Amino acid sequence: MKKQTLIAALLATVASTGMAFAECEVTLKSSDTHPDGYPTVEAVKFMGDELKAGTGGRMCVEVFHSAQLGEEKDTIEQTQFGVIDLNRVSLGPFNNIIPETQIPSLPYIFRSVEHMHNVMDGPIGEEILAAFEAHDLVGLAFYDGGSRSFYNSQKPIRSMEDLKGMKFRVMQSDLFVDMVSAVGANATPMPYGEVYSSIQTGVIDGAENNWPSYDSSGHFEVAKYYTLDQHLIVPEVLVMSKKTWDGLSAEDQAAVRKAAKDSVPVMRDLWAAREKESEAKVIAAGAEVITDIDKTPFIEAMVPVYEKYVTSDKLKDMVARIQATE
Ligand code: GTR
Repeated sequence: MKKQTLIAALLATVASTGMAFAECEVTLKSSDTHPDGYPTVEAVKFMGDELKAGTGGRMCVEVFHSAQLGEEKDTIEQTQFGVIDLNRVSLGPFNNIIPETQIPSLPYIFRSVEHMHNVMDGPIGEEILAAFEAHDLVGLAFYDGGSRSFYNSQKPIRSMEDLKGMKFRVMQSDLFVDMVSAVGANATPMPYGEVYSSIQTGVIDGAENNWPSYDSSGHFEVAKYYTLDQHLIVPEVLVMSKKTWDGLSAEDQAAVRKAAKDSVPVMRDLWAAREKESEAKVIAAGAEVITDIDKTPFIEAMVPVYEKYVTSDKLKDMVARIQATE
């Protein structure tokens, strides 16, 4: 291709990809650690379409997937500063700054995904979303993150005894460090993007995550033993920078909230389908899944974790209300 033609072709590509957002008065920058096509990424894109429709085309969302804007902990800070407008993250990386987020992040707090939905869709969920405001963020909606279980490169884990002395990566949250210590293993908090190479080089033996992340991160390639102990059903959250939020009219704020809430059922459908796909894919690729595991000792081992983190009357009451929710 001649140089001029090549430049013209490149300009045309830039123009066409930039077009969808160029029409909008406001384009919100949204971050996600997951690759394009992952349920969370697609849900935020859907939220953007809803927002555009709800504001007569004035507001758009551009999703920067695949950690293009950085690892979760850093993108949370940038969202607090208003450099990033929207962020789809796990509740885990908020644990050290927002105590309320620790409660749905407690191991075995939810009896099932349905129980988690019942809690997070109700007043407790609203209280947790409201807790973000004091930290320069606006909580908009909760997304699904399935249940998280341990995987490793060394051996099939069938009991807590097997976990003794092994090294697992956790999200950057003290609560998860204590959760791993409670089952007799060692925790290394580290950003998601460093996990693959850390398992490969033997810095850690494994990590813990849900089916879609185990698949899309490629962790199953380096840690083939996946033990379904399902210690966490931790929801994910879509937050907006308070700086961005404060710059919007009340009408636009309402449109943002509505679009975020409307994306939840879409996300749940995408999630349910992706969990099955990922499970089938990693099993076909040779992952060894251990399902015959007695969770009772795992649940009992978490008592000291609850004692350490559920300290204030407010948090104790929240745990009691979650346990009383059907
Ligand atoms: C995924 C979650 C991400 C991120 C990641 C991790 O399941 O969707 O937001 O928290 O786990 O372990 O860092």
